[in-house]
Amino acid sequence: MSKIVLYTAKLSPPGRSVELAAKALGIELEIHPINLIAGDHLKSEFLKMNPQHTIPLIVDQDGTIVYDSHAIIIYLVTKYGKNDELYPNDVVTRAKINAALHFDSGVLFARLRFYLEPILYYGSTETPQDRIDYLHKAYQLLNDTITSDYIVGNKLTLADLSCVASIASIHAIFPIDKTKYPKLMAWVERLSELPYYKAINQEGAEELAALYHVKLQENRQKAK
Ligand SMILES: N[C@@H](CCC(=O)N[C@@H](CS)C(=O)NCC(=O)O)C(=O)O
Repeated sequence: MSKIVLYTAKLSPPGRSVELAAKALGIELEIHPINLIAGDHLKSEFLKMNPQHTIPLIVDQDGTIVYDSHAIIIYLVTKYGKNDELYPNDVVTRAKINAALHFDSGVLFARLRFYLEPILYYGSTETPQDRIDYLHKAYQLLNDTITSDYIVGNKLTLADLSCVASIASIHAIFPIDKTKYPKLMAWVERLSELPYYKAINQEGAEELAALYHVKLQENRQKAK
């Protein structure tokens, strides 16, 4: 049987969250790498699949296309999960997980993107302090949300696999201060123990941070 195809980039936090969820579910994906810097996502073949030109995007075996990491990971659990552990089928738990997925989308990833994109794509030479402050405020919000081992209760769920992709990327650029955000740091360390974490999430987050530093230097050189 053909595999589900995932259009993604190792650098992409939402792309990594889909890979983390697929691993947790035991689903093998066929990875189709997209180079955002080269503009692969703006080519007509990709735009036909996703007019919003974002990765990650999956093409399922029957041709179904799903984009947005949060929609994709729910789709994968619902359609292919051997059980519902990552997204338990009870309304209260799902509401809490959904809240965390929206928090990732609307706060964590949104703030990271707002900070990074001008540097990665538009030649910015600045790292505006208010955008850095908003990233630290996001650390605080998640730190205060974590009251047990995982974001929702004491079990790993999609909430963790989504948020940790963004958090690890922010952490690779602005290391989490353990004394200010102890619960957040303990949660990151707990997730780092997943056997597939390093290869999928940590390396990608570090590569993103390295690219950020290179681009910032390049932009500053060009502006001189
Ligand atoms: N909410 C979306 C965000 C996806 C997103 O913005 N991905 C970035 C890469 S990390 C992207 O594709 N950027 C290219 C663009 O927006 O044109 C998700 O969770 O999948």
